[in-house]
Amino acid sequence: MAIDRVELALLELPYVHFFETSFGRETGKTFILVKVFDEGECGYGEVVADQLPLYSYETNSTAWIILKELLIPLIFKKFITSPEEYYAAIQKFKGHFMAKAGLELALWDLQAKKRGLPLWKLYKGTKQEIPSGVSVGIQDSTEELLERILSFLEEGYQRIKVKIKPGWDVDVCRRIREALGDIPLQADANGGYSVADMDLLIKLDRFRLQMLEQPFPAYDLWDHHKLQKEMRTPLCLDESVISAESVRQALEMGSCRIVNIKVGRVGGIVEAVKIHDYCQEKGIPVWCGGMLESGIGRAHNLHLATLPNFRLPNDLSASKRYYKEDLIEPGIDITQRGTIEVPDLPGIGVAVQEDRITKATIKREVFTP
Ligand code: OSB
Ligand code: MG
Repeated sequence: MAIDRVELALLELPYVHFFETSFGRETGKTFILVKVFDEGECGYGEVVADQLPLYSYETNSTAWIILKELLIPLIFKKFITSPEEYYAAIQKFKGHFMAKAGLELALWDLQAKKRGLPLWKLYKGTKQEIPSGVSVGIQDSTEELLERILSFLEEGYQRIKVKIKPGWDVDVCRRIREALGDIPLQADANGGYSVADMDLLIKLDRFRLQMLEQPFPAYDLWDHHKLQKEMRTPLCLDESVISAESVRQALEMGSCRIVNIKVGRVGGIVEAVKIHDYCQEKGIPVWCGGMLESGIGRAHNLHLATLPNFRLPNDLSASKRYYKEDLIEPGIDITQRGTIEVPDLPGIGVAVQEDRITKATIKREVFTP
């Protein structure tokens, strides 16, 4: 067996509601879908980069070039079919984790489909359903935020994550606690603060947050260490975690007590599992982050989140929370228990709607050996 065709498509999908973080407001997602083919079987992967380098330095344009000029030619040249071989072959290339992960995910889906197994079995997952949390962006007013949180709680989400930024932080958390009491709450700063804001961040301790995610920039493990020493609230790293090595350093330094795993940010499933295993060994809980993926990327995340050390509610929400029309049908739903059931069909195990992909595609390229 060998990969006989790879397709890249750039898709545009509008959100049901804008999403605002400390780095800006978006009304839709533009992203690359990767398809790998072997004798009629198709594996799907999603690249989680955006149009602009705001979350990280990668963009759809940089990912497209890395895939087109480097990664796709490499799998043809070396007749690579398995994700593990692919992982080994690309280790020498620095960075570009989201581009690397998109293709690796497609190879995982293909391999699982060829073996007739759901991905979670390949990953040796242990859960049939995973706890679902929801990430709520910055709104135009605190009233609107409270309203949105309330409706998500009514839908059954197991915890609420709010985005914070300078000027939308301590007072917002106070209002939430006053209005909604002791709900499971955490906050995510997406690196929007600096060490000059230490005193302000320490004030968040009084709101009993389950964690504070990434207050400082990605490179800044040292200031996270300084803040964690002064805070009771556990810090969780997102942007800083790019490899198992970076996690070891963060834990040795005491820069966090919880780790967010995003398969795109760390360059694929192989690296994500290494991080998972390392954290498990060290007694550090992990949870699965999200990048507002389509149903394809989210299905991939669901399978990863079945591993046993994913011990906290994940940023994995229902399709209708993100998109008017997701790329899969039926969409992902949450149960009355506030969980998502893990698909048990081969591969990602969801029904991809090719007509919707075609409708959303703004650019497409096909590659053959
Ligand atoms: O920091 O977790 C983040 C979305 C885009 C970029 C960064 C982040 C997020 C989210 C959304 O919080 C999580 C989701 O996909 O539900
Ligand atoms: Mg985050």
